Amino acid sequence: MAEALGIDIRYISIVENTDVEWRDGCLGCPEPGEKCAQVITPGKKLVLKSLYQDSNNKCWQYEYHTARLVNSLALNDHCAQYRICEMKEVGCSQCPANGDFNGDGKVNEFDYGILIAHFGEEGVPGEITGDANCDGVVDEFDYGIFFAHFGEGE
Ligand SMILES: [Ca+2]
Ligand SMILES: [Ca+2]
Repeated sequence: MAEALGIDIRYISIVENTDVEWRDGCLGCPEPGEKCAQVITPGKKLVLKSLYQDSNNKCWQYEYHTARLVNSLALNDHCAQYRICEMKEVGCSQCPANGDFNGDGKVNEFDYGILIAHFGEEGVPGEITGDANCDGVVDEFDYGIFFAHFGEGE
């Protein structure tokens, strides 16, 4: 997914990852007018959320159907192996992707203090403080994001 979207894998969290048997060769997700082979196809349903804001300041959740029991959408898993079945807009606001943890529009030492105070904490993505990339843990990646934006809005 990261390659497909041209964004950093660190901004993506897995919402759902379940083994499924699709009832047809189209992975339960036919294109309009497509004829699907009537074969049971084992695969996975992967729902991934990107809280990285795109150029329109929108964030997206994607539902992938895969044809193999793979956990990653690596570059060598070409389109025959997975389909994007649904994409819907989600709120971007849970995780401050620029490191502005207190939401005052500036990325400065106060945000650093918040990051340090919560460093190492784990929890539900979007519900913990200091988690800039929304992966459910406050760690060095979040520090890197904060550092990259330090001084903005001052
Ligand atoms: Ca701030
Ligand atoms: Ca994080």
